[in-house]
Amino acid sequence: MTRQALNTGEMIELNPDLSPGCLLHRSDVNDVARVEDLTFICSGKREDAGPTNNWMAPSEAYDRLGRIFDGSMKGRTMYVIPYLMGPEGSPFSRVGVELTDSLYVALSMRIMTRAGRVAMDRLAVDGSGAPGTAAGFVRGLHSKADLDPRKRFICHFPEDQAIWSVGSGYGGNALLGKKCFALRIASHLGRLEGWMAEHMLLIGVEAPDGEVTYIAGAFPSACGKTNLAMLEAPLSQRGYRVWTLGDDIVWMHVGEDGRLWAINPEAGFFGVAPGTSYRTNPNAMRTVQRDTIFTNVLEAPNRTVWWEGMSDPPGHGADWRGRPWTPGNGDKGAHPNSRFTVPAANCPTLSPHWDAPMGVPVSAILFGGRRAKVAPLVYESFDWAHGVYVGASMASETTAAAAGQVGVVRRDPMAMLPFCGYNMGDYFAHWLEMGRRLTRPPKVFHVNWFRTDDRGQFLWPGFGDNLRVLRWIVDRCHGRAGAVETAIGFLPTLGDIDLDGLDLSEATIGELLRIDRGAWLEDLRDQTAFFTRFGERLPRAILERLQGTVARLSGQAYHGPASPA
Ligand code: OXD
Ligand code: MN
Repeated sequence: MTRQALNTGEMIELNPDLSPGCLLHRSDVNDVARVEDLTFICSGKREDAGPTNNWMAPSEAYDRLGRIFDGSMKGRTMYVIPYLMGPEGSPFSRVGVELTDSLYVALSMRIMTRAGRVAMDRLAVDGSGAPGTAAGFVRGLHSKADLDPRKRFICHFPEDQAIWSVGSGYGGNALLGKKCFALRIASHLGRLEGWMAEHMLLIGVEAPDGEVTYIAGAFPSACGKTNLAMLEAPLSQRGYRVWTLGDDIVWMHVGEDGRLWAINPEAGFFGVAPGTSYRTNPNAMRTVQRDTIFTNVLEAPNRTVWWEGMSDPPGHGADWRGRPWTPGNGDKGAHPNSRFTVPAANCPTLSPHWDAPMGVPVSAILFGGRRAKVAPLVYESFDWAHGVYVGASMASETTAAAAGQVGVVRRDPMAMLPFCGYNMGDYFAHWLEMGRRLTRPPKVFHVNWFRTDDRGQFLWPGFGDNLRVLRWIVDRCHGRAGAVETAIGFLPTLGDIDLDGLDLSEATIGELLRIDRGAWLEDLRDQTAFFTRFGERLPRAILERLQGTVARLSGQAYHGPASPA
């Protein structure tokens, strides 16, 4: 298949000595990101898709897309890809089958999922494989068709366990195991069956004495999940290390011990290339040295790849569109949403438990986004229900991972706004319900690495130094670290986080941990407007937690649900 892709020009072989097994793919210039405007949840009832999803009636979607699919693969090879999401032998893993006319998709699915025999064997064991049963499989139909953005649709039929995607070859639109199945369809299944599919990274933080604490973290697209998932401890944090289990999606179940257990359903990483370097993410750089498909990056003269932020630029090259490029010619060498697709097995920090059938027990859940202002570096929620409110009220500045304006703040609950396959009001209720079933729920935190000063400079060094914040989080989980109670949650005080050796003034640290009352109250008004959209479907607990925050911040007594220390 690789040879065929090279013959057709769909892939370019990179230097076999410098980048063994690596390929370069250039997409159509109109097909470089997820298209949220063209993504639909096709549930029988519009209310079940909710106010944050585009909805199309199933009959209309099958009809409209059917007409585009009709004849669209003529003269092309159709690939049939059975694949397993989740570890082999795991009771939580699920099978999908994708039909596609894209060789790029077929080669990428081989990396991102456990494709082939393991999935067939699983279907044989599970029985009929009829859709709608736990033993069924998710049916995915994909065609590039003619890549015409006017005939591009990504449609999900949660009640049929089916996905139809047409007119795009971009990963998030076309690798149907990822966003379409593992998040949109799986979130719907999780609600029905009592588990969770989340847009989260998964790591284990190892302390010098060998104790490993597992943390799952939800951050919107292109907000540093891959960097955090592969974090390398700086010299100042000797003895600590971060184990990688996943960088984008987790499926979580309530264990017999009352804890939340997580698996990574994927088998590879589909990471954003620009900004990735030996300084920001050395483990990602080590991971992509071989067997990697690069999409829309710059081709450097010796048939290696380069992107903005990797290193000093080469003297010249071919840009992501294949046009001659020199540094400073005014164009980006790599597209801002250019990507690497690489097997998880390449990652030097991959946890020995990353494919454990039952997964790992999660002690902490992080929520975070890009917030230049408002959110402090870190805070902890009062309890699970308050944590659900913290996740539901998340917001972040938009990035290049989806088509549309970059840098505008939008509310993005649990980083699931584009990925929740049903009404988000019901989704919040499901989170609350999961908490009732967990006797030992994870603690919930909010982090923000992206706070800036008045000149727009980041206040926190980020990257490896984020481990300092993770250590406070781990210590909170084990009841070892201090905090102060504030109106929004528990914050560390100056002495609670190890800041040794960091070149940060006291003023900067103060700013990082400051709650800007005015800005926060303004954000609460925006939250209120957002939550109002869910009407009756919004759980009362969310509203009560919001009102509690308003009352505490405005210094009024609030006699709502307890928020114990
Ligand atoms: C991704 C995304 O590709 O979130 O992971 O867009
Ligand atoms: Mn993602």
